[in-house]
Amino acid sequence: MEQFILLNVLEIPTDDWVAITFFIGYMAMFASAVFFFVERGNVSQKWKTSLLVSGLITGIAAVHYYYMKDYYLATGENPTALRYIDWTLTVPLMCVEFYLLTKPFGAKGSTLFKLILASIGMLITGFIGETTGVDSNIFWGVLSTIFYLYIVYEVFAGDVAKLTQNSNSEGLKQAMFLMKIFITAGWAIYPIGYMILPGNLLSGVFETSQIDLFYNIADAVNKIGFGLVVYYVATKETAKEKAAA
Ligand SMILES: *C/C=C(C)/C=C/C=C(C)/C=C/C1=C(C)CCCC1(C)C
Repeated sequence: MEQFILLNVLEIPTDDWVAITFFIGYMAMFASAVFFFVERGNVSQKWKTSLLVSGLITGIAAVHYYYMKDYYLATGENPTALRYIDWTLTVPLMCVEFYLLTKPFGAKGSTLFKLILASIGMLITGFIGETTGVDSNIFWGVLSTIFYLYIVYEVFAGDVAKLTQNSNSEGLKQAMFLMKIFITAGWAIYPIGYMILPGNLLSGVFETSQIDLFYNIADAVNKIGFGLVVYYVATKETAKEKAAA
């Protein structure tokens, strides 16, 4: 009698960019997490937590991508819940990165608290918009965007910006310049993906499943990019400390 072993192999169609980017996203997040964890050993003491957080952000994303890829391949549907669980963990951690970068220059816990609160508000309203349907997703999308704009404000003109201006660290100034680009250009990819939802501004322009193409590209750019900016400042400042010692 023949024996069958049920292998859980889900093939990736070569013409399905949502599936392909789920897979590439998974590998890229995984590799980045390894990189940040290992490089943590090469920076000075005060930068180790920052690199740890970069490794956690990409590591948490890698695990979610593993599951989202399978979910999408098995059902052909957007893994909305998994996506928002991922973001609920990783976006507040990105706020922690901002805090850690500016902490040596006097950042207060209350700034971190405000950023985390705004990011949670942005994600809860976004999730409600993605799951409650055609009639209300524009309304929830607008609410979510208000929270997003508040984060942009904090980084460009609020506490984070003031601390950066008042610091005399060239490294921090460069990092914040790059972070601003990520927050405006990189994070703006998400609301564009959201607008593909049925009933929203771009529905019909793209297929609904392509929301995840936008989210996958944005995640890779932002999570890995943020981490690399932190890595860049950390190695630069470490070299400076070594030269001064
Ligand atoms: C690693 C994950 C990141 C950086 C996720 C960021 C997500 C956003 C900036 C999402 C923003 C949204 C809006 C501004 C309006 C529409 C709903 C969202 C949640 C897609």
